[in-house]
Amino acid sequence: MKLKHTLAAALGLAAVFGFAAPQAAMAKEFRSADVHPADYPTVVAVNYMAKLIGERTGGKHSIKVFNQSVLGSEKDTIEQTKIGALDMVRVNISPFNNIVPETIVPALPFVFKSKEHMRRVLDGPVGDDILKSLESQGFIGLAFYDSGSRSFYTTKKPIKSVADMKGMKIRVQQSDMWVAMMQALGANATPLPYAEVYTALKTGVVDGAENNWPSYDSSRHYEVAKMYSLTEHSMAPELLVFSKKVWDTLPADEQAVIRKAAKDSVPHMREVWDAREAASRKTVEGGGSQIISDLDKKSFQDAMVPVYQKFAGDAKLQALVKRVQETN
Ligand code: GTR
Repeated sequence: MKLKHTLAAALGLAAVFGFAAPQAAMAKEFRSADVHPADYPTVVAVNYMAKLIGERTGGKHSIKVFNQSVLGSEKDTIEQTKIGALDMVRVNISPFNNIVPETIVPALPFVFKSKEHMRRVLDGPVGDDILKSLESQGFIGLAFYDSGSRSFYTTKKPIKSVADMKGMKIRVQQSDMWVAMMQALGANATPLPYAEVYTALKTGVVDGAENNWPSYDSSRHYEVAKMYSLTEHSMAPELLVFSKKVWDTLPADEQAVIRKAAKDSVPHMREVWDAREAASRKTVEGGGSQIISDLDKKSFQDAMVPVYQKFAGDAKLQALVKRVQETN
């Protein structure tokens, strides 16, 4: 009782002297991380979000993006965000697969029928539920960004069929589900941080990797792995999360501004993304990459069925997959 009174008195005094909520009054430049360079659509989108936050908080808050993996791999920066050493992070959804099972679903091979289908799923209740599932592990899921379709690229021998993948060493993201995908195709998975892939391709540590057009281009992987096989096996989206630890110190109105700014950055990101996808394809084709488009996609799809059983086999994830498939 006594403590309560003392506290109330202190709060009263604080209100009178205007230091009731020091955190609310503190301007902050939120620190975010990205593995990509400044002109990449994900970085452009978070900078756009920063601009919106600045405008909507009267210049109080903003965001600084530490790009090109300067703060570490996606796995590292996720950990930093969890403990609040970083305020937010933009990563692919795949390095979250081992942390939050629901994030496996949008990374599953061939789970989306098209870019439009993917956007409808992630913009709707399924997307919202996946974002919410992050909270139990210490993350506030703010938004999904596009990441196009991922396809394989190799250094020595082109992939034209599943059989060609036998024994190949393929770099994957740091996710057990991705390791299983390669196993299902007969390849050997080498999980590596993004920043290490160029050297791994160049020195022959791996025979290939897989990614979308803009990453294949901006990472210059196309200079060392010149055969790009259009398998389009996954549309694993990008993810923007905030540290729950930091989030809980922010007043509700500021949380709302951040949430809304993140959502409002999505249409802008998609515009930039669509243009970049086309431009990157041109760049790599101009740079001498050989595009293998004449392949039997269905055989890749069939080979990866066991991955669904192993990684989306429990009732909860099966139901989520079903909701994705039933989204028109
Ligand atoms: C890119 C994605 C990055 C990272 C990278 C990778 O497409 O934007 O966040 O996941 O792929 O393969 O590591």
